[in-house]
Amino acid sequence: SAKPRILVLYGGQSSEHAVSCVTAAGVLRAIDTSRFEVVEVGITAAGQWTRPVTDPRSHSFDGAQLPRVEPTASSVQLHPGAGGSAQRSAELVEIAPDLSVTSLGRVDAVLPLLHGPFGEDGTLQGLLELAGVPYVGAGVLTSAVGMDKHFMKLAFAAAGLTVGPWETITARQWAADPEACLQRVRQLTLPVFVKPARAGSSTGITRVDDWSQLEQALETARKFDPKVIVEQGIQGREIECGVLGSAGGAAARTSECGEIVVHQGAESHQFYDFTAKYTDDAAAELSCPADLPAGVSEEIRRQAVIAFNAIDGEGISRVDFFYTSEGELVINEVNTMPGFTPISMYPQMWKASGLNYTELITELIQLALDRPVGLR
Ligand code: G1L
Repeated sequence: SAKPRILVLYGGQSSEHAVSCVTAAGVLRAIDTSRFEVVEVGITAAGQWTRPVTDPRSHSFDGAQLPRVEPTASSVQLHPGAGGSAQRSAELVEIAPDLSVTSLGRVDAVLPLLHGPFGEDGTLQGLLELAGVPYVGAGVLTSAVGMDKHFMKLAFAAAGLTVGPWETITARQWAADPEACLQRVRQLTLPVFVKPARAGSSTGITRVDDWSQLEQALETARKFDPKVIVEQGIQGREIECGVLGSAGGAAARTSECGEIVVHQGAESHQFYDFTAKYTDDAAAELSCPADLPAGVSEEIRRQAVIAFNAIDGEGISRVDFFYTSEGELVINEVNTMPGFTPISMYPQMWKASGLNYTELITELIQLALDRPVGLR
């Protein structure tokens, strides 16, 4: 029978457009073409869906020449198939400048390699639900909660996990009484980390070591999101665990735990930032399996599944913890769209657990193909 046609969507309107293109390059090189037929669509920085002009496989990430998707005269759209959302596939069409329409054929599942607003915040997932096509990864609610650090913490706490002390400042609270907001935040213990509540990357984050820096830090975060969270710094090792959803109600699977080891002399990176994540002079590296006392990895893997279920996870999540010197586990966050180049943490943790990059991509697509569209 015909191979499932998989739409790989990348680029997008986020500040991590270039990261998405590099990720697409890795995925397109590794995807098993004996099982799947691949259709590529790039989204420009302005939001236009296009057929690729350049081959993303030739993209590199060397700062000087950031890969991006070029605007084109014709646009691409995804339409519900003739059967509407009752049908498990959508129709990809190309719209020419004179508005004539050409079919680019059916799509059986979408692999959305997109970050941030209009990518992993649930909006794209909503579009795909309406189009009636299965997609890899988290659904609408999970994507939205996974993007919102405030609601994510509420969900974890409600599931009985330990979250660190934090305060949220909404736009409304700040407008009504800024002094009360500052008072609330000053109850925390320094250092604190001031973050946009819903930015999918490290942008807009400031470490505050002295309360005199607080207002400037809040202003910086608010440039990216009117809602800001302030987290008390947690002293501890950074341990992560990969979760891979299972079909048919079976329990989600977990990878070996990985640890982010920050090199000595890496003071220039205040925390594991964008540069450290995506460039070769990385100040941090992954150690997997992490060297942990007896029973601790098992406990982390157990809690990772609780966290995944707490936000109704589907398909994929990377769950990040702090492991304190007192032996306590504090959940930091769940990333429903973790870094996904061949050298990123999530694929590396699965590789160390016996699932290589190509096999991981196959598993994720298969989970999407086996999954119902609509309520599940
Ligand atoms: F589709 C998956 F598998 F759910 C998926 C989608 C997106 C996994 C990982 C990602 N990650 C990214 O797209 C990115 C954070 C690298 C893009 Cl900027």
